[in-house]
Amino acid sequence: MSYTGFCLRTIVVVLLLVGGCGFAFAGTGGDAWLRYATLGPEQARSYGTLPATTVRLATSELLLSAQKELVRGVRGMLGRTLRVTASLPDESVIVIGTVVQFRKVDATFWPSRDLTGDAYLLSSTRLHGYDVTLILGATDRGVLYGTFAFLSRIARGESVVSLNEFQAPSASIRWINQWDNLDGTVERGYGGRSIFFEDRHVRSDLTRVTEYARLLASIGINGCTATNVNADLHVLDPDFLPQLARIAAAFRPYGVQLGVAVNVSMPKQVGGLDTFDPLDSRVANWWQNEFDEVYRQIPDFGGVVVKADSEGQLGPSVYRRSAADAANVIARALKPHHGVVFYRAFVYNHHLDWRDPKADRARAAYDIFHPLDGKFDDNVIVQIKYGPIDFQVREPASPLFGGLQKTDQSIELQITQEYTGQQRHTVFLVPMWKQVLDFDMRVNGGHTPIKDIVAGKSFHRPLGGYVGVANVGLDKDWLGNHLALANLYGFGRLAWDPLLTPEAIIDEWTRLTFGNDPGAVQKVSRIQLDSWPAYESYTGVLGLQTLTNILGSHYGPAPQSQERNGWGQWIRAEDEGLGMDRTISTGTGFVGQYSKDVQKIYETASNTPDDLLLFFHHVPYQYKLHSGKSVIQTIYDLHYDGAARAANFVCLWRSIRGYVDDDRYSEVLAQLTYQASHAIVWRDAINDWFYRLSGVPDEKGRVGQHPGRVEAEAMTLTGYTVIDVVPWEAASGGKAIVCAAAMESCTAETKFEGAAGWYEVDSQYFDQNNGVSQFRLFLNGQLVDAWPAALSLPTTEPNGDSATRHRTKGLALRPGDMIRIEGIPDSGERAPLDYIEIHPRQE
Ligand code: GCW
Repeated sequence: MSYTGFCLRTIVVVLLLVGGCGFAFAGTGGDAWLRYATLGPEQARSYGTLPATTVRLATSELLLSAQKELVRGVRGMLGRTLRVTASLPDESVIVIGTVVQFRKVDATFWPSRDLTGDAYLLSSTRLHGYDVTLILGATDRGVLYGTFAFLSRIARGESVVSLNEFQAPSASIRWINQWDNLDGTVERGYGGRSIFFEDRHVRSDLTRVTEYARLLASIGINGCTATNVNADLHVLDPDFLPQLARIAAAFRPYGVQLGVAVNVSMPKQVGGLDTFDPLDSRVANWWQNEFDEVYRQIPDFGGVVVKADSEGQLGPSVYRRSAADAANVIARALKPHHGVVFYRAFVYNHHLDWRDPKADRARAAYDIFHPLDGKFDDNVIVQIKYGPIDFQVREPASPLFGGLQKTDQSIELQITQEYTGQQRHTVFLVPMWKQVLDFDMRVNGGHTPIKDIVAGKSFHRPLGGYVGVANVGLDKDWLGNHLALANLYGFGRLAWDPLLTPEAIIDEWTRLTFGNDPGAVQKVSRIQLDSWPAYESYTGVLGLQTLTNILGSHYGPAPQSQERNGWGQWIRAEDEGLGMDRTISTGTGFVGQYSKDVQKIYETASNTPDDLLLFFHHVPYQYKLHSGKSVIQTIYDLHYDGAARAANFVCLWRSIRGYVDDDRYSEVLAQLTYQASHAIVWRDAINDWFYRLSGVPDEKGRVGQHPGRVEAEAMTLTGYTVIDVVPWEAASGGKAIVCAAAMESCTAETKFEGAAGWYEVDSQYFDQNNGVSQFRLFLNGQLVDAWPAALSLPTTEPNGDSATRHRTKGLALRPGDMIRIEGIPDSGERAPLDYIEIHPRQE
């Protein structure tokens, strides 16, 4: 039996060994997908005819970057150093330059297709009797993109002879938003501190910023806002602009334009005016002066992103002005300099009345922005989150995409996994994004998929495209998890070409990141492609969004936090049924914001796809899905299925040992192992919660039944006291034990009553971030295992964020054996323990 086969048969009980590993992984991930790892001799031989020389047709910062990259890549992968020449030599050569420049060398050359914007061409041809490889762009930036594409082919083992590849991006806007604060923190960032800022200054060493720009350029990203959309009022201060100019200079060699976030109240709050009314001419002048100065210092400044009237950010509503008024006053100041405004449609009231059955946060963006269609200036891009709520694990596409036909639009996707496991869980989001981009809004009965709308094709708009919230940080691997980099890569690739499949994207990324071994590529791809369905299955099924703690960390399970507050992420889970009625006929009317054809899908429960049913409809627990199964049984089954899939990721990863360097192998193993443990926490919390609410037992007898589980509160305790965990579903039986304040060490003991044999013991505990407790496991007084609670998880409490487990393998147990756990607390973390589970040994 293969290892994987074994794993698949035992996934339900495959558990965990996570002692002592945090998530600030060191290791070898810094180059991400630009590793240029040495190819094996056989593969390298197939590039034997590659020219030995490269010529650059002009001198510019971007062309220099392109040539430097080419030399670096070829040297890394093939061990050959290309000769760099200034003019065409009498030999075979790789030519780097624009089409216009090359036509000066060869006037007979015409590209087979017109190149404009950031497009490029890779072509094999003959010149002066020699074979030449052309890397040509319409612009210098296109040449750089072409160079990265050429190197990517070699890294993935693809041929570079007889080239005839033409590539043009789907949309002109391909931007990243970073939510970095000037103090060096990153809002919803899980990859360490800011690469840009520290202590309210731009860092003196911007090496990581240049490296970031290089990564972004390699996937076709052409702009990046560096500051949080919850904007700092001082970002345009006179003493700060020269510092921003240093970031722009670090971006420039890679063709990435700098932008920042601004707050519409700046003219009043820091600008010395007594108003920020967008229709006041003093306000207009203020913005004009500010941006004139910005462009004096940063001539290629890209533009700004604006969050207003949202989550406490002031906005035009203060003066009863519209979002268009606010966007336009800034846009007009940018216009002479060719800058753009990204105005976010993430505008909603977070003090909604949850008792009002007609209230619906999902309606907000369309209700506010649809009436403004046509009122925005032509350098304003309305930036729309993909769904109507907020980056949930599944949402329908925002109806606003179809609701703006005379306005430039960009789709906002979240690369940082705020609601999808915060990079402690591997969740490859490209399949989700792809579904949204492919979704046909059927505006006016036509074919208007979102990828065409944002590209400006559907409504003939000049500007538009993609914005990804990345939030990379100083961690070596940028995002805190090697596998999460596939999301950054995939975002860029989709923005360039939304016709690419998730399978093709992950195949590229895996080859570039881990090499070309077919077995390893296949297994890593399987983990990635199955990771969104797995995560959805244990965190937010049937359109319930993500049942996380929306009032705090947005991380672990806390389904009740959705309800009875003003945030409007309600799921309306009652004892008789669940789901939000958003229909036109009986609900909030949200469905009416879609085109007539799309309304037909969502207005009735029977037409709505199962995976969005509860987003649109309130149904009884016994409602039968298209699958024929009841809603409640589906909830139970999917949670078991999701946790089992997560366990299988560990098995798949183990099976590629030896194909990945040891550092990355063990770091990813620790991450996936933790994920599998937290998937069990999610599974039990959500299933227990719905079981208590619905009263409907699991047909398969699993929910609430845990063979081998011994609750900590039922053990013989010394020094430990029993507490109620909040929320109750985060702990088995709603209770845990914590070591009393005065105690230096506490114990919990139980007698083993099973048959003699080999066993493994899972200890379920809480790993808070306000201490590093130690646990020790004794069998009849013999110390058999010890581990620290040293993960970095986002809470100081025992709850769904901190719940995790540790496996002790290979214990020979006999009836009457005494199993004792000793907990040694550390400051605020009182060695909290939930239960132990004793299973017959699996291996
Ligand atoms: O989802 C919410 C996040 C906030 C974020 C906001 C937004 C920057 O929890 O942290 O603020 O979205 O997108 O503006």
